[in-house]
Amino acid sequence: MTTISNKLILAKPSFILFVVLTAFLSSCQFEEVKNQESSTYSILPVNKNASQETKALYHQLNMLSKDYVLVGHQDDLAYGVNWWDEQGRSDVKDITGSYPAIGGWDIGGIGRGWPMNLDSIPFDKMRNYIQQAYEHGSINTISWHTYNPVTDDGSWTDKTIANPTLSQILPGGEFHNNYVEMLDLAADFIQSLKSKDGNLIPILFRPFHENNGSWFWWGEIHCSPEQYKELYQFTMKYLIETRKLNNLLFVYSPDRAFTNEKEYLDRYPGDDFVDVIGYDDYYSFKIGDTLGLLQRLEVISDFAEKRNKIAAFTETGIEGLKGDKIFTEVFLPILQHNEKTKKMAYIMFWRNANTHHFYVPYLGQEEAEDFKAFRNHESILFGDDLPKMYQ
Ligand code: BMA
Repeated sequence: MTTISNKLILAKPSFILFVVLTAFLSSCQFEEVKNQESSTYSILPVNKNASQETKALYHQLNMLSKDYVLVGHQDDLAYGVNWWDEQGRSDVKDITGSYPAIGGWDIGGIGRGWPMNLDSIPFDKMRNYIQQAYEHGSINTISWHTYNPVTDDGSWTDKTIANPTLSQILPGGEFHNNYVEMLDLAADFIQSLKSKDGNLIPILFRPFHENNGSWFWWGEIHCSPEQYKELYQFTMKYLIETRKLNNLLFVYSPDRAFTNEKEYLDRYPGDDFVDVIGYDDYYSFKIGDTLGLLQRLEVISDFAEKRNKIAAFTETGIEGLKGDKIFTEVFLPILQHNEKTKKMAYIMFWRNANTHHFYVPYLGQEEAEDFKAFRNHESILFGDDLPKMYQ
């Protein structure tokens, strides 16, 4: 960690101590990492062949998660409310002066060979945005609203009728090759995400999310836990072993249908397949279930700690920001609630599509001042606040 932003130094004198201690502790503290690299990294990805930059990113996220929460925003550089594809623009930057720490992207549609994703972002542009985010020191995460490899429909399905897709696309299934073809197209895109010096850009990859609801074809009533796990495991192994993609960290992110660790683990692919212990939740805000939400953050925080992984609030937000001081009086108190909820490595807000469907303020929107105050909190990190994440 060679460069540390002013915000880190000013906001948190303890951070300086933390940096000094990191160097000291690196030789003695991390015996749990049974690897020669324990002198460099506090934590290692499941892919033993992960690139140096990917390992560094995972380590940095782990170290920062002890005191800070990184803030992410979906499709941030691509568009915002009332604008589309303006070079360098971002609603988050318009308001706070900084890009978010994490840019979220979705490759839904890639498997159909489309030139653009399901929300009309051309993949060529998405590649540029990902490169831009990387070059200015931020992090990228990719989710995949996977089209149905059997029917060509979208990810969404009737949540009351069991959809047989998953059983048909697993190895041995009649349509397995359809899925592999789609996965190859996803892999081709990931393989094209290179920095100026030609290295693959590290990506937090979050496939088959919200699997404990039934709105997606990989959801709860559409497959058994074993089938879901097999799909996730197959996907992960294919990307690493067959496609040799060593720039991925794997994120698991069910929705809110769990209250304890046992339930969280129902469809968990396993410690050898997951780097980030995530969770998506919008609905708890709609129904005011703050206690349940806190409990779930505690569950993932505890579990991540036990397994020496990181936890993250992988997708959330309040659509249309209906309310007052939503960032400092709703999100911040949740993240700051206790030592467990404080351990979230990051929080990802969803996309700013239009004046109804948006999750962070845009120029002129009434929550703008509150979002600035949120950014200025000592525990919150945006892009400009990050140390070097890939070293
Ligand atoms: C949903 C909505 C949709 C969008 C989809 C994938 O939450 O934002 O409009 O198509 O995510 O990004």
